[in-house]
Amino acid sequence: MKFLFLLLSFFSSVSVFGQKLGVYDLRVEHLENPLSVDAAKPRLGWKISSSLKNTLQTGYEIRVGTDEKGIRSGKQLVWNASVKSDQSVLVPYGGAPLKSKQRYYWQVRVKDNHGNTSPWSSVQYWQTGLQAGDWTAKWIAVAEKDTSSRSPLMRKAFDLKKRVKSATVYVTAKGLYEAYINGRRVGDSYLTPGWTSYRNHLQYQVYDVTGLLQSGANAIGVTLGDGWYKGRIGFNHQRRFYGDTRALLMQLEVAYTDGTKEVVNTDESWLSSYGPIVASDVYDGEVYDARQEKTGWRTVSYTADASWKPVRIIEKGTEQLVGMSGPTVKKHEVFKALKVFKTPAGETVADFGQNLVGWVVLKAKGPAGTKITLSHAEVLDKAGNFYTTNLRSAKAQNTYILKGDAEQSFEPHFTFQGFRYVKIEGYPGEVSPEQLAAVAVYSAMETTGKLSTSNALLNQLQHNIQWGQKGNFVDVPTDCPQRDERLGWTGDAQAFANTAAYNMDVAGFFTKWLKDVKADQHKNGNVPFVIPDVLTPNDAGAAGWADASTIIPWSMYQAYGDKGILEAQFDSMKAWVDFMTSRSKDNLWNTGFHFGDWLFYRPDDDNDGRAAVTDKYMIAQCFYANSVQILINAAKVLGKPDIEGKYEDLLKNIKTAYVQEYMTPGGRLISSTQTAYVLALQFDMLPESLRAQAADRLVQNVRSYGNHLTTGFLGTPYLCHVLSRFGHTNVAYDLLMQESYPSWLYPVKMGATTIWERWDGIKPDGSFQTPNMNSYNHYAYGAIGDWMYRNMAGINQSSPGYKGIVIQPVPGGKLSSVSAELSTPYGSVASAWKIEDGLFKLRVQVPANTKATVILPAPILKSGAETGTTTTVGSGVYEFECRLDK
Ligand code: RAM
Repeated sequence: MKFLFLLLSFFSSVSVFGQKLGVYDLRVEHLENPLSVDAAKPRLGWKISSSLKNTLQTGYEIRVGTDEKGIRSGKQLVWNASVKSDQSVLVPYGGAPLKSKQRYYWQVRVKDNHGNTSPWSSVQYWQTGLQAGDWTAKWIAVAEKDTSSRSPLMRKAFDLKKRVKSATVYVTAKGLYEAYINGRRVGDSYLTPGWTSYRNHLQYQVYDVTGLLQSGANAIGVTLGDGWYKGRIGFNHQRRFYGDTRALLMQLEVAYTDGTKEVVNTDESWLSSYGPIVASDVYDGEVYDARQEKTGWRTVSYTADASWKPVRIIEKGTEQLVGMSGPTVKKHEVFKALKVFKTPAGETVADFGQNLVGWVVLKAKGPAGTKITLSHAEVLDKAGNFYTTNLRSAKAQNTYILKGDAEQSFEPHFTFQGFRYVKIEGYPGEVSPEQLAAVAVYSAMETTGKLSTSNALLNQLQHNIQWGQKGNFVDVPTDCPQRDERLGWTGDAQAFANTAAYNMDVAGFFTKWLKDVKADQHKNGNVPFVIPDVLTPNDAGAAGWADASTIIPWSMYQAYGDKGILEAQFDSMKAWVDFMTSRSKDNLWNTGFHFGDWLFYRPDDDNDGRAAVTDKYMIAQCFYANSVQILINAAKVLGKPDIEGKYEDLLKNIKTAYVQEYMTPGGRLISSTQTAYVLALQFDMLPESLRAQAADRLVQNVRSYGNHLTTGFLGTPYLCHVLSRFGHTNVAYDLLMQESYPSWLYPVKMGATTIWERWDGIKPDGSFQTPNMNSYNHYAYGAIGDWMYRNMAGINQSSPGYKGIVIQPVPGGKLSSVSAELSTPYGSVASAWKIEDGLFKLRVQVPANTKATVILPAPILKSGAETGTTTTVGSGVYEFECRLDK
């Protein structure tokens, strides 16, 4: 069935284009029609469709201009290029210098190796952002000292005298903002302006608001919230970390049809008041008193009453305003309540069937003053009661006070919760499931990966990995989304980055976050535990955490072929490596605090030492080597031969020091854990002659635990990769298919719908791990997803960004079929296999402008005869067979 579907979907995509050669999915800086491009030479990309096999691009033509209609006739072109090249991804703009605040339209057509020329693509665009000098708006805040927990409202009424041709608004806030023009919401992004290292970067968003404005009277209304800027952040009850004054900066630029312009700015003419949001906080939730609503305040018909006050102008801070370079946070899936029920404790609880991040939309009607409280939980306890102790001090509660009119629909504005269950208190009468809906809210990243198998538990694991990603990719990659933490933990992010790039397009998301890794890096090169950094200066420099600064740029380069990420991060990568060197003696990095192999296997009753403790400095030495290796790799890509040579020597010394300090002459490691062997092998720490033997020790270790893993955050991502690399994919499968604790499938068997922080978040007897640290939505252990795509489905790249592809599925684990698809920068790569009558049947899809090496587990059968196991193909759909018993 799946094969048929794949085939059909391929041919239907061809027939949609209805021609031999076509261009589609145009991108600028990884994004579709972005509105705030700051790059001087934005990079353009496109995908190619072809009804012929083996299609390669031989050249492209690009037209860029400021006039949408004129572009086809070559009017007002700023770039008109015709280039012989196979490059179709991240092609740098090469025309006249770009102006700020300008929309550029563009289209492309390509030539291929079969002699075809595609039609011109549809016209797409990008818009340049504001340069520092272009900001004429002023920062505004409430007149008095901003001490109220209530959300300020900011309002401006204005006239537009002529007919509006187009209008763009540039908005940001200290805190969070929600903007309306003439009663209609500006854009569909939430939790804006997003979270960055505010002292270094503050993002602004750009919206095309042409459709919201009218000739004559208009009104803007904006509400502000505390958000990460002023609200609670970090686990130490810290508030006002970035500042104590919430403020708004907004610049509305209107172009009239007669060619003249008008600008409406935040300035002294705005008025402010307070509205129904009585309190809002990321961790604690929101209190909304509908009785305090100011009906119509965001429309022209409202006349501000005497309680509205003038605003105060505040000086710009040290922040640097930057256009949004990644995706914004948006609403996605909506879940109905599966049921509303009474728990044994008598509480009214709704179950949405999925642990998700976002909020509940509640419909309610009742007497004025009725107070309804929604509390959120990820799990029910053993007795079936609502359980929130693992949220620690986060209240995660939304309260609505009714005004007594008709039914009203409520949802929070400046908070989000991680939950599957909601407890409803104070609802007037019986609450039915129809009154509730849970909306998933996360960064708007395109889904790029699909993977399914013949095993239902594995499919649920893949689902859980994807939901762990959704819930923790809310503008910043966070460890967890529910308790009083939700921080950009670097270790978690590096562990999961590869998997993340299979599941979704995270190029823009990580590009944005990496800028803050660099910005928050200490002057001496040390990298904080969390980014944006909201902890203390001492909270930095842990092995496997700080290495996010090298690992993630490299992993993004691999996934998207974007050298720009390496260029932008290179100094930061080098500074981190140099920091480790500065703390090392005789090439051994054995100082400072480290988390080690966080949350490794530790039985409660550990009489004979089954706990898998790995020496922390031994781990540090491995990550040190890995970061140096990545720096060398990056230097090669960027053409920096001096760096390459110098660090090659350093790397040799680091490995020699490792062998002397942590390995016996016979090749045994001083910690005999899975993680010790995994890291030593993954990062090539051991002399070649001793590697196979070390891999055998790893296998023995896995067997000695009855085919269970014992790894924590640092060992887990590489465990199965190392086993596969040394020819033990069968052992990797044994671990993956393991259903009892500790394993990936154990939480699945326990009903998990996301990845847990701990292997035993819920113990076999139904009791919970310590509430101090027990998140049920933590993506780190979901890092196995990378292995599943690369080995089970066999989708790999042989050159960055999948210009070169390797498809090498390895069957195992009693699976009878696996099917996966990955949308790469060149188009869709698919690999689907099934085992039938002893035959392994593989169908692959290779996108245009790439080549793939296909490697089967046994010699390929062609017309009944056996050939080699390996073949190279160009674009197209192909089928292969081999006999497995060989
Ligand atoms: C906890 C979380 C997080 C981890 C740190 C070290 O806060 O488990 O995921 O990275 O500790």
